[in-house]
Amino acid sequence: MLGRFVRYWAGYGARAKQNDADRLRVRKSIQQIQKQTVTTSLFQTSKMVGDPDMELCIDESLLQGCKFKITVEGNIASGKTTLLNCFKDKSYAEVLFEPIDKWQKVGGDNLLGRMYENKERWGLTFQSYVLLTMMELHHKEQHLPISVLERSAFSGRYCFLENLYRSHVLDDLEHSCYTRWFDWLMTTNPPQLDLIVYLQTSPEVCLQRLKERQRGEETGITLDYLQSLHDRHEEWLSNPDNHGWHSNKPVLILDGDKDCRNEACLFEKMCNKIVHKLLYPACFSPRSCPHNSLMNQTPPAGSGFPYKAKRNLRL
Ligand code: TTP
Repeated sequence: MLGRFVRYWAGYGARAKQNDADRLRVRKSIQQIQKQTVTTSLFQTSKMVGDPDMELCIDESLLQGCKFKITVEGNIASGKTTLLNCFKDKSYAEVLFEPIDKWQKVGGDNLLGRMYENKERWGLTFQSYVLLTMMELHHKEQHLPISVLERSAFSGRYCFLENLYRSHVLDDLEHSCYTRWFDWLMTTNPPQLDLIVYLQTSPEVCLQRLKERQRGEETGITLDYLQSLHDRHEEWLSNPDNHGWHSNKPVLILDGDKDCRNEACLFEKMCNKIVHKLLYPACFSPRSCPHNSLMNQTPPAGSGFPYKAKRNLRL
């Protein structure tokens, strides 16, 4: 009995050490699992952890139940289609490309081609038809959390129509007829938008890309024409005083001069930035996000979603 007692106390120190080591090991593995879970959730859409642009910590679950509409604007050949193609791979986004094929086939004729051949004759007809097809897209039923539209009725009006008018291709009468149509549509059937993304690309870069893609109708486009369209985009989107033209919806300006051949995941990063910009400010607007009330409350102690995403805002 005494022997057992002595042996027990003799082994006590060693057992205590062993228990401490076990506890430490268990605690470490719990911490490891917690760290992995948090990292996976925070970087769900940003696969390249370590790259500052990718570490925008978008939590896709925040998009559940949301209905956001965005448009991508920018000069001819600024890179809009490439950006939209990037969204095409996302499970949360649906993409509406500009219906150029419709403009190239109207009752068996190529209206886009005619417009470039003779802007004075076909300019107004073309812009009216663009307005119709864009309004159709604006009011298409949305099924996924984010709908990405290439251009909008606004760029037809404030960039292309305005450019034709200021370069005296269209006269006052034609301008008035179009704007009456436009204003009436914007009052009776306004597009619902949550964000305008402006791909800001210099006219020189656009001309280079335009030459590379060789779209038949566009062979006569000059640097001057691209410069004047660029000026119209700048006047509208780079000047907050003119954001009333599109009911002051937020504008995100992205650098379209960057070349995806020189920068890995360029468009993936742009997508992340867009979703981020969309999610956070828009979460405070009453219209489109069911998490509004949550985001405005004081987070309960120890809570994660959706506050954790808010903490990691880096834009
Ligand atoms: P964009 O709408 O600029 O499309 P894109 O294919 O050039 O875009 P990106 O390369 O950035 O993907 O122009 C398509 C053609 O239609 C172009 O020749 C300009 C013309 N156009 C007008 O003339 N008036 C308009 O209102 C619009 C929307 C386009």
